[in-house]
Amino acid sequence: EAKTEIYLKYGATNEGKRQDSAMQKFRDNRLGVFIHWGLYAIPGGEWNGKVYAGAAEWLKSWAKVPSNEWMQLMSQWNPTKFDAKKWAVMAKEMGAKYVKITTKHHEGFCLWPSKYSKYTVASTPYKRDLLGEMVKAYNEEGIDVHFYFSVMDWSNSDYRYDIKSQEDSIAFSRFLEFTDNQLKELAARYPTVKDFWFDGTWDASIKKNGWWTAHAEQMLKELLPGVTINSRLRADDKGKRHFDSNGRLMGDYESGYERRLPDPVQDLKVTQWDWEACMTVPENQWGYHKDWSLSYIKTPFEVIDRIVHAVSMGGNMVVNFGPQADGDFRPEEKALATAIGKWMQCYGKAIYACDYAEFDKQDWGYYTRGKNGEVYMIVFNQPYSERLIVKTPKGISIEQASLLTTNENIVVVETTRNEYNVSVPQKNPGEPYVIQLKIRVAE
Ligand code: JFZ
Repeated sequence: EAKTEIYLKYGATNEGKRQDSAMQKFRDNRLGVFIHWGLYAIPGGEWNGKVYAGAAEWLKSWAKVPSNEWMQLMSQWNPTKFDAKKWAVMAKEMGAKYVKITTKHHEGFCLWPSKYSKYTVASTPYKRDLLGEMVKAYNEEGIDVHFYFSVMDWSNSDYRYDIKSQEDSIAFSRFLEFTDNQLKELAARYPTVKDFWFDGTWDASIKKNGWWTAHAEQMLKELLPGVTINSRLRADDKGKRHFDSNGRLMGDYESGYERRLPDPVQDLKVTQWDWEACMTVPENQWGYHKDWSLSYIKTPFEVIDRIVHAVSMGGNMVVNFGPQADGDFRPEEKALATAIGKWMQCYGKAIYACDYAEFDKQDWGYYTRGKNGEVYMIVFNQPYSERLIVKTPKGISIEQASLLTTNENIVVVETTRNEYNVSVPQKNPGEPYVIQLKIRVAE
């Protein structure tokens, strides 16, 4: 039955997936790194002798530290080991094609010398424009830069969680103007930025001002042709977020998969739009936390599994790093980046520019499909039977199979219509590996 469409002034603006070159680049990049860096890296989860197990970038909130006291951390901001070039090389060696940088997290501290706030890098002993140095260094390594920006700002007294009085609405409109100014400033200072990833947009104050989220998206798109914007920014006329009241995705890509992923069988609807997931390496730490023994730490293969899982369903994956206050990365993060890079170096062909393959999920791992129609089997679970079951969609047959790294021919036996046994490689690679399938589509 035909559902009646609600007229929306601030609803979705795209029809289906964007197909322009900027969006295609966003999509083809597939693997990104997140950098959460701010004043919270200094206490690293500990306040007045107490270690808080919650997310380190929320410590101000857990320990109920007043903003003026929190901002005194600025006098200790002196990351003497910071070297933007090293950061960029680390991301490149990991195989990341883009980086999302926290320009300003909820605390309000700006990694660029914003003229609209007194809480910026310019007022620290270190003084330097860290964001500017990062943009330059990452771009020099061929890595796209995306900006994380928290609308919610704990340092600005005009911020409101809700609008309950005229005073609130006056203060909040000043706040939105301040936010516009900061966004325009970022766009003007760093015109190579490719994407804005908004956060801190869940409060009633913003839901009641859905117009502003549409305006901010529009404004950035006029200032930066091709720029991509996440769905988390957006609320429509009725305060509905991510998807508008007619069920259409707002912004250019869905950004709700945070520390979780869509189910590969149940949630195939996500293949209809662009989406990007992000993940932490501990259970839930984005900023630097001094004690990583407080929660489970994912292994490199577990992180790689999530990267492949996302791409197999047409999504991107962003792996988070929380640099230390001194500007260096903790050893565990360096080791992780190296391990991912080593794997991506061998198997990246099955990740970059790949998409959902439209094959039914099997227990051994995931499929992706490359630009030339080739299908990749990324095998995480090696079966005792030494046979990998492949069920092909109607009209599709397997012509040939080979191991991606060595081109070793892989034996394929048709066991019944649209079903095959694909042999495992002669020698177990001892790591998740990739078999490339050449397929034939019936006329
Ligand atoms: C937010 C932040 O609060 C957090 O510190 C971090 O920056 C993360 C990337 O984003 O946390 C969220 C935001 C949205 C959801 C969950 C956590 N969500 O939509 O499920």
